[in-house]
Amino acid sequence: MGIDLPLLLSLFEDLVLVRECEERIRREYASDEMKTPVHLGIGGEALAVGVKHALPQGASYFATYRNHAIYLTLSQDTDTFFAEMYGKVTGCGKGKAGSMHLSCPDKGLIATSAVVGTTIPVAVGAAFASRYQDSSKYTCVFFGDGATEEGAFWESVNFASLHRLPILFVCEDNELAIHTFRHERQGYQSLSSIVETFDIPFQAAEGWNVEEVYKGATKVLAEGKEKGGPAFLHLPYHRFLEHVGPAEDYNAGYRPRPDRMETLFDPILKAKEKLISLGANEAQLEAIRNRILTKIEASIQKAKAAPFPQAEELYTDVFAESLQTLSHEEKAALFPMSHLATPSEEKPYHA
Ligand SMILES: Cc1ncc(C[n+]2csc(CCOP(=O)(O)OP(=O)(O)O)c2C)c(N)n1
Ligand SMILES: [Mg+2]
Repeated sequence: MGIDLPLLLSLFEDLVLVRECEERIRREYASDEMKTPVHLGIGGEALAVGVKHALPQGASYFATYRNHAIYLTLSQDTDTFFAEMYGKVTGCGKGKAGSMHLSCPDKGLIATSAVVGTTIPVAVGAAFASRYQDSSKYTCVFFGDGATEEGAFWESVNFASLHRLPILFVCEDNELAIHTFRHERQGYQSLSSIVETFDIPFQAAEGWNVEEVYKGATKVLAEGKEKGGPAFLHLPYHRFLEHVGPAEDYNAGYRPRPDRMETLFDPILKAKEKLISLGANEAQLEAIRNRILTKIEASIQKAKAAPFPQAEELYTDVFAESLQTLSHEEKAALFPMSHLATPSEEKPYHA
């Protein structure tokens, strides 16, 4: 099963969009105007890009704090992306979400979270709703290899398997949970043997090769569909930068810089080589990159000029808003185990 030039060009365009947005964050970050922590996915762009292009239109997505690639691939919206990085009202979370909680429900990205593993059961709930409502809506959830050590992961896989839910589990495997390698964290032999025990089709693909990711996702989706249940995609990749922040960290002492790192693990270089072999030329690829750089520059300028949210908006669009509307007695009934401040003890918030 090959992949043709027009499809690979559109995959390449998304890879470059994600890479250049993150490279721009790296350059801007030192000015300390972006107050949000950033978990950059350089080296892992092909995961979201390849999977998104393989999934049916209209699918719902859930992901982690390392979510820039899926947000940008789905929304194509650099204005709302950079505005959120700068904490501005024009951001996708009105300046209150930050990098770790990007979403664009209208384009399919329902939720992302800083708390490891949390979106997995929520995604399974969305897939259960599809099954329950006889809808054809498909769900996809991205999570790191570290999340597979959590109970929520096992319960989710079990429930999805038992109820034959229409969901694709995608493990973004950089072998690391912050600085700790898999062999120091996991007692089981392999993810594939475990997932297959649940009778879920399993496919691994090289995460640095967008073509392989696309083909792996397409294949395992078809197998899941044939079985009438979930599917699982395992995507190893190399994280080029530190866990959080804009820099490389090969001098930190916990991992060496791989020899020929870019040649082996850079998804953009790989896609470029393949495109040239299919007949694309350098100038054409450079024109794609230049178009994206122009779009990013305009978004950065707009984001910097936009206002911050007002202090009065602190409790709007957040869970705390609904609590605000409750009386003290209603709150106490909701949280019977906690000591809640009485109104006279409550301290007003001053921005
Ligand atoms: C429930 C929970 N436990 C611990 C943390 C602290 N923490 C933040 S990132 C991280 C590592 C997660 O690794 P992985 O799931 O592989 O994702 P990666 O950062 O490699 O993409 C941990 C333990 C957290 N955010 N949430
Ligand atoms: Mg990891």
